[in-house]
Amino acid sequence: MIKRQIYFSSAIFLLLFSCMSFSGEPKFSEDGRDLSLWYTAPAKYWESEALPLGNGKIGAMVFGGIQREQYTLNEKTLWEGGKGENPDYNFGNKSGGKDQLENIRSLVRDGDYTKAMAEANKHLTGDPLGYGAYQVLGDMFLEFEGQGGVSNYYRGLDLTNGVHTVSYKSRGVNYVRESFISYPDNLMVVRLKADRAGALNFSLNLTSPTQGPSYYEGYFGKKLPAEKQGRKIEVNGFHDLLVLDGILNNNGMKFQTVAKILNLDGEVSVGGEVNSQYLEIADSSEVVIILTAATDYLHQYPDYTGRDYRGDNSKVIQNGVDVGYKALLDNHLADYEGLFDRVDLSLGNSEVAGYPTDVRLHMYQDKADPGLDALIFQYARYLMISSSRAGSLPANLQGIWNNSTNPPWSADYHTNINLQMNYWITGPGNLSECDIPLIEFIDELRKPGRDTAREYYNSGGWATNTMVNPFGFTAPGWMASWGHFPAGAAWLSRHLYTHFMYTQDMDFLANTAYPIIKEAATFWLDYLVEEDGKLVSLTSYSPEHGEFERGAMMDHMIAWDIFSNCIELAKILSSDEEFVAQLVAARDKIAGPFIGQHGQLQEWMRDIDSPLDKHRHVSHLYALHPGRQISPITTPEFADAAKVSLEFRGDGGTGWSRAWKINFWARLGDGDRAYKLMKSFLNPLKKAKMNYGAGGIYHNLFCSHPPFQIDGNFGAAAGIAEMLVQSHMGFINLHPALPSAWAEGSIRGIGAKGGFEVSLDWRDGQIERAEILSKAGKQLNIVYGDTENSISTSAGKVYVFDGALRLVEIK
Ligand code: FUC
Repeated sequence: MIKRQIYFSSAIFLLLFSCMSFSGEPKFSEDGRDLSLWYTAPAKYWESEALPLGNGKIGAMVFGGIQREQYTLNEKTLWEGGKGENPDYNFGNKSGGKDQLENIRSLVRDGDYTKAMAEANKHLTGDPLGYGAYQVLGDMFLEFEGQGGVSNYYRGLDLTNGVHTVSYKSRGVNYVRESFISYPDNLMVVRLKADRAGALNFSLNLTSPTQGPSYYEGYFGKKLPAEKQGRKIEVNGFHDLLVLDGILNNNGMKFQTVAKILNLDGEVSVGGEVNSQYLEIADSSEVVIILTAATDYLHQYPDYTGRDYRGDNSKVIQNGVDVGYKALLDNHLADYEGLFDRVDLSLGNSEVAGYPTDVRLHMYQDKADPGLDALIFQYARYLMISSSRAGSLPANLQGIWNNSTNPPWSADYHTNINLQMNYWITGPGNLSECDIPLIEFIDELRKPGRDTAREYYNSGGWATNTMVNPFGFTAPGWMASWGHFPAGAAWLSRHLYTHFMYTQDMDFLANTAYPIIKEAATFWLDYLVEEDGKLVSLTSYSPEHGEFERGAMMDHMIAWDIFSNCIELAKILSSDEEFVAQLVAARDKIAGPFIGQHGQLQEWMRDIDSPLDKHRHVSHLYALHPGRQISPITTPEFADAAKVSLEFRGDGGTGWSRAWKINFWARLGDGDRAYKLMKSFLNPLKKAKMNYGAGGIYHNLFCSHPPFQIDGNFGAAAGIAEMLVQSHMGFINLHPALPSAWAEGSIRGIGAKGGFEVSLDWRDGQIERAEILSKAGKQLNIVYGDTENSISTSAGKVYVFDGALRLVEIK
C-alpha cells in the first residue's frame, strides 16, 4: 500500500502531463491487469533492462536515458556468412557422408558408440565456413543538453499500443519521449516534447561497430560538402537526413540506416567531421525523428543477395514525409492493435498491481500475481508481433534484438527446440499471420535441405539439422556431439500443419504446406531402417545428449508425428492414397515408445535413463508436447511414464527448458504443477552469465537462458494457453489444467485448432460461460472435465455454452 502511494504521486504527474502525450497515462490499474512494463530509472544494461520495439524487420532496444538516450538498432537480415564469406559455400554440405553412413550404423549396432561418434565427427559434419552470425546494426544516440535535478522519472512500454514512453521533469521542464516502430510504414518514429519553448537541445548520431561512416545528406542528394558543415539548414527542404552506409567486412553485405528529422519547431544543423557527422537540434519544444534501415540481403536461394536496399530506404523515407506524424501513428495503431487486441486475458486480481515491473518480479516468488502471469502472456504476443512479420526472416534466438557482432549461438535459428518453440504461441495467441516468415523460411530451406538429405543420409525428401542460417545452411553442425539432428526439417514442418489447423486455409494447405510436409515425411520413409520388423532411426542422437544411438526416441516420435500429420492432411485434400498407405504401414512399424526400468519414458531404445539426469533437453517427451502421440486420455500409461521422466529431470534448467516443462505439465493435466514451473520460469535475474541450469527472467521480462534467449518467452506463453485451452486431440478441451492460483478469470479470442476462437469466463475455478467463434464452419467438439458436447457450426457464428456445456445461444 505504501509503495502504491509512492508510485501514485508519479502517476498523478504523468496524468497531468499526459495531455502532451498521445498514449495517455501509463496503466496504473488496481486490478492486476496492467499491460505496461514500467520502471522508475533508466536502463543500464541492454540485455536485462532496456525495452524492445520492433516491426519484424527493424528492431530497437530503448534505454530511456536522461543525458543520453540510446536506441540499439537491428535489421533482421544483417548477417555475416554465406557466399560472400566463402565463395565455395555449399549450405554447409560436404560430400561423402552417405558413403560412410553404413559403416557408422554398423558401429552403433555393435555398441561401439565412441567410435561411431568419432567417425560421425569426420564424415557426418558440416562445413562451418560461411555459417556467419547475426550482426547488430548500430545505435542511434540522442545527447541532451541542460538536464539535471531530475524527478518523476518514468519509462514504460505499453503493450496495448506498442509505444515506449520516457518522461521526467528536469530543471522545471517536463519532457516526454515516445517511440514506436511501425510495420505498415517500416519506420521507427520518435517524438520528443518539452513543455517549455526551446528546451529541447540535443544531437542525433548514428553509429555502427562495423565498417561504414555516418554522413549527412541533403534529402536524397549528395553528401554535404565539408565547408557546409555546421550551417543552419532548412527543414522543409528536407536537408536534414543522417545516413549511415555500411558494409560488413566479413562478407561484403551492404546496409544503410537513415534518420530524418520529420518536424521540429526549432533549428537543425550539421555537426562533426566529414564521414562522422551528426545532426544538432536546437531551441525546440517538439521534434519528430523517423528512422529506417535495410540491407542488400534477399531471401532467395542460392545467392541470397540483390535487394535494392537504398532505393527501398528512399521510398520509405519519402513515404514517411508524405504521410506525416499523425498518420504514421494512426497506421501503426491500426496495424498493431488489429493484432494485439484479438486476445484479452485476465487471470484474477493482483495485490501487487501498481508496482513497477521489476519490483513485482522480485515479489512473485512469495506472492501470487496473476496480473504478472497475464502480462507474461501478452508480452510474448507483443514480442511476436514485433519480431515476426511478413517481409523478413523469422524470429531468431533473440527475436530481432541483438547488440553484438558475436552474439551467443550466432543468434541463429536452432531447430532442435528453439525456433520451433518460438512459434508455439502464434496459433493460441491468435497471431497466425506472424507464421508467414517462418513458412517462407522453411520453404526456402527445402532446396539446400534436399542436398543434405541425399549427401549425408542417402535419403530423399529434405533434412535440416541442429541449426540453420539465412543462407540455407542445412548440413549437420561441425561437431557430431551437438550437430547431428536430421529431424529438424520434420519438426519444422509440423508448424505448417499447425498453421493450417488454426487457419483452415485450404489454399495454403494444398499449395504450400502439403508438398513440404510430404517431402519431410519422405525423408523419414527412406532414413528409418527395418530391424526385426520394426523401423528404427539409425544412426540417431537425442539432441545434445548421450551417444550416437540406435533409436533415439525423439526421432521416432517426430517420424510418427510427421507421418500422422501428412496422413491427416492428405485425407483432407483427398489425395495421395498410395503414399498415405505407405505412411500408415510405416507408422505402425516405428519402434516405441517404451517404458523403462524406473517406470520412465525411455529417451533411447536402450533402457539407460538415469533418474539423476537433469539435462535441459527433454526430447523424449516430444510425443506429449508438441506431439500428440501420448496423452493422459489416449495413452495413460505412457503419460504416467512421462510424469516419471519429468520428475527425474526436475523443474530447473535453461529458460526455454522451464518453459517447455510448463507445457508438459499442462498436457498432463496438472495445473498446479504447471504453475510451479511458471514460478521456476519467473526466477528473477538481474544479469547472468551463460549457464545451462540457471534460467529465469530479466527485469525487462526477457527470458534468460542465460544469456537472453527469446524462445522461453514464447514457450511460457504457449504453456499458459495450454493450461487454459487445448485443442491438439481433435476436440477443444476447456480448462484442461487450470491452476488454483487462477480461480477467477476470463479470456477472449484464444485460437483453437479447427479454426475456432475461444472465450471463457470463470469463477471459483468453474467455467460459467464459454463463447466459441467458428471461423471455418467445422464440427465443434468440446470437453470440459467429464462433460462433452459436439455440434456442427457455420462459419462466422458464435456458439454460447453454459458451465454444463449446454448450448444456450447462437450469435
Ligand atoms: C540448443 C540448446 C542450448 C541453446 C542453443 C541455442 O542447442 O541446447 O541450450 O539454447 O540451442
